[in-house]
Amino acid sequence: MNERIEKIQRKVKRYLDENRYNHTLGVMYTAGSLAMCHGANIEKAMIGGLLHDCAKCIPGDKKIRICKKNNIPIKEVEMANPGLLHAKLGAYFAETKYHISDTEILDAIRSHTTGQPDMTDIQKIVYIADFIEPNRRPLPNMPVVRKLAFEDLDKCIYRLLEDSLSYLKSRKIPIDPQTEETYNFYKNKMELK
Ligand code: DGI
Ligand code: FE
Ligand code: FE
Repeated sequence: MNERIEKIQRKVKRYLDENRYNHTLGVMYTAGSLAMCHGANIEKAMIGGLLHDCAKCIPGDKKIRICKKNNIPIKEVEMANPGLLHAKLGAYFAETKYHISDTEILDAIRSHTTGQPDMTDIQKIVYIADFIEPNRRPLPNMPVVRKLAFEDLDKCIYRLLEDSLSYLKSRKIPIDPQTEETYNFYKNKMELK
């Protein structure tokens, strides 16, 4: 296997619990497969998948402390739901602890929870792989979403965001404005297609 990936894999394993590590490997291979299918860079997709949740297993108060210490801005919704911070903290760790300098990989990690309007293919692939990897507990519409992932990245993103927003709303979980911005962007894009 690719030596660079193997090295990152050994390191990230130390910071994740067993379930999160299994999920991480699922996302890495799924992202690699999506990159093959859509003609994107396979190594970038795999590294994005491998590191996307590298900051997940840190307690919420510690996430906030690390952000403050390193001048990483915290939004109101993130202060109330520190779990959201694992995406931007993950990008920060990828750069500073795993020596990733590629902006496409860093952006993919940073946007993997909320998405972002007008994403690159690597961002879309990591976002989608996070939801559809084989270990993920079944979501509603999983078979449709998995098929769409290998047919049309934008349609798949739109469908995933629609389902995520209705899930968050039904459970009265505060929505990150960026999740809604992403949804509106892809809704518009679908209507123009
Ligand atoms: O880290 P994972 O569990 O693999 O997946 P993820 O990074 O997509 O995070 C999922 C969690 O993020 C889930 O508990 C729902 C939450 N989430 C996603 N979008 C939003 C959100 N939480 C809030 N408060 N607002 C959002 O817009
Ligand atoms: Fe995540
Ligand atoms: Fe994840």
